[in-house]
Amino acid sequence: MKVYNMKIYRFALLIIAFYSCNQPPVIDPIQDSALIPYPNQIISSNQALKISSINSIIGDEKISDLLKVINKEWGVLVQNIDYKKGNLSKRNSLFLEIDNNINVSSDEGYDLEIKNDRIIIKGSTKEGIYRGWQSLIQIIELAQNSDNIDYIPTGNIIDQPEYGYRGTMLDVARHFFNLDEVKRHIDLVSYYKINHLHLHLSDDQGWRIEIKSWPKLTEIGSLTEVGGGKGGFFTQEQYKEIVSYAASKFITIVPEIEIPGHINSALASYAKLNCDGKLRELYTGIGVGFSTLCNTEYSYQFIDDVVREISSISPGSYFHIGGDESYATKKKDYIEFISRTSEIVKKYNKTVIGWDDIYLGDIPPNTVLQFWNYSQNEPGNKGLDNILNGLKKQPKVLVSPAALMYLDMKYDSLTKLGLNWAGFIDVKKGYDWSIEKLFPEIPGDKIIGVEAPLWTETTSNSSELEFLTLPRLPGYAEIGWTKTSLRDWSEYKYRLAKHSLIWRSKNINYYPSPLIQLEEEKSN
Ligand code: TNX
Repeated sequence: MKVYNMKIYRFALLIIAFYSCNQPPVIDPIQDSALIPYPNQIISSNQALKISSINSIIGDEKISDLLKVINKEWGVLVQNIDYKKGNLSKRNSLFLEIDNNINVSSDEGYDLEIKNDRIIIKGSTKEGIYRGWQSLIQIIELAQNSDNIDYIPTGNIIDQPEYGYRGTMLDVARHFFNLDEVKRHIDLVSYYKINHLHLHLSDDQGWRIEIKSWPKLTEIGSLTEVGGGKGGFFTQEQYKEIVSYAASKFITIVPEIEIPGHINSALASYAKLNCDGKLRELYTGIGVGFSTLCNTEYSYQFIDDVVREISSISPGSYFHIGGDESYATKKKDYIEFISRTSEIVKKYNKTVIGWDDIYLGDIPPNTVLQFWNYSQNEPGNKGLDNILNGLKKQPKVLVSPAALMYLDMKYDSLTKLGLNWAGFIDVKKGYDWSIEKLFPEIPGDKIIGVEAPLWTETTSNSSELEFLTLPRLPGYAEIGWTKTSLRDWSEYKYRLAKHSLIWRSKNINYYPSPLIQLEEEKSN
C-alpha cells in the first residue's frame, strides 16, 4: 500500500512538473510594454505568447516584398514564408494582411493583435502593416531584455500617427558619412517610426552628390570636410541605393541643396558662380554666412541642372532648397534666388521645403517653411516671427525649433560633442513640451509634422552620431506620433530607460543620461 501511494505521489509530481513547464509565465500586460512611440490604443488580454512557437509568416503574394523585409528584420527566428491569403485560424504563425476595414484613417495606421498562439497585423496599406510590425519587433526585443525572454504579452493595439511627417536630418556635408554609415543611421531612426530622412547634401565644406552635368562639384568640391579630412560624395547609384534602402523601411529621403549661401564648395569648383569670376579655396572651418552664388543666368542654369538631376532620382515629393543664413547675399538677390529656385523645383514636380528664412521669397502655396531659428540664448523667437510673417503666402510648417529639437546641441555643459549656440538640450527638455502649448500662434492645420536635425560640425563617425541621437530622438519620434494627451515625461522616462538595454545589446552608442540610468543599474 505504501509503495503504491508513493507511486501515485511521484506520478502526480511528474504531471504537475510537466504541466507547469508548459504553462506560460505571468508577465506584465501589454499596456506596460515600453513601446516608443506609445500607441494610441492598447487593450490587454492578459495572457502570454511564446515567441519561439511562431514558425511561419503568412501573407498575400501582393505583399511578398514586405514579407521578405520583415523576415530579414526578424533574423533567424522564422524560416517559412507562405505566400497565400492568410487562413487566420492557423496556429503558430504571423499573419500580415491588407484590410481596408480596420479602424484607422492614416495610411500608416495598423491593427496588431497578439493572441496566445498567433499574431495578426492588418493595415490598409503595406506601410500600415510595416508600422504594426515595428511595434511587434519592439515588444519582442523589450522582452528579450526582461526576465521572460521568450514571452510577449497578448492584446490588441490599434494605432496611427498624429503627424504624417516625422523626420530627422543628417548633415553629410560638414563631415561625410558613407553608404554603410547612412544605412546604419536609417536602421536606428526607423526603429522609432521616423518616416522622412532629410539629407543635407551640400554646404560650404563639401558637395556630397554626383551631378553629371557639373562634374567638378564632386571632383573638387567633395574633397574635404570640417577639420580637413578627406570628405567624399555619393555617386548617383549610391544615392539611389540609399533611397531604396530607406524606402524598404517606408522612409522618404528629402534631398537638400543649399542656395544661395552655404555654397563655398560649389564656388571652389566653378569660378563663374562667383561675381568676381575667381575660384574660392576649399573651406574646412565651421563659420557660416560668408558665401553666396552670384545672381546671374549661369547660376540659375547651375541650379536647374542640380534640381533636375537630383529630382529624377528622388521619388519623394519634397526638394529642400536651404536658404538659411545667406548673410553675404543682397536682400533683393536673395528674394530672386528663392523665388526662381522655387519655380525650378515646381517645374520638376517637387514641393519646396526651405529653412524659415525663405518666407521672404515669392514662394508658391504649400511651400514648407522649416521653423528652426529659435535660440535659448537670444531674446525673442526669430524663426517663429518668420513663420508668422510668411503665413499669408499659404505655406505649410515643419517644426524644428533649434532650442528644443537640434540633436547637435550639447546635453549639458559637460558634453564634449556638439554645439550650444541654441542652449543645452537634456533628454527631459527635448521631450517635455508640446507644439500646441508652446506655439499656439501657428495654426494646427498648417503643421505637417516635426523634424530633428543633426548637424555634424563636431561629429565624424557613427558612434558620435549615435551619442547625440540617443536618447533624444525617440522623444521627437513620440512627439510626432503620439497625441499630446497621452504623453507624460514622468512615465516616458521609464519606457526610455528600457530602450537603453536594446541599444546596448545591439552595440549602438548613446549618451548615458542620468535620467535613464535606472535600468542599467538594475541589470548590472
Ligand atoms: C545653424 S540650422 C545652421 C547650420 C549649422 C547649425 C549648427 C540652420 C538652418 N543653419 O548651418 O550647422 O546651426 O547647429
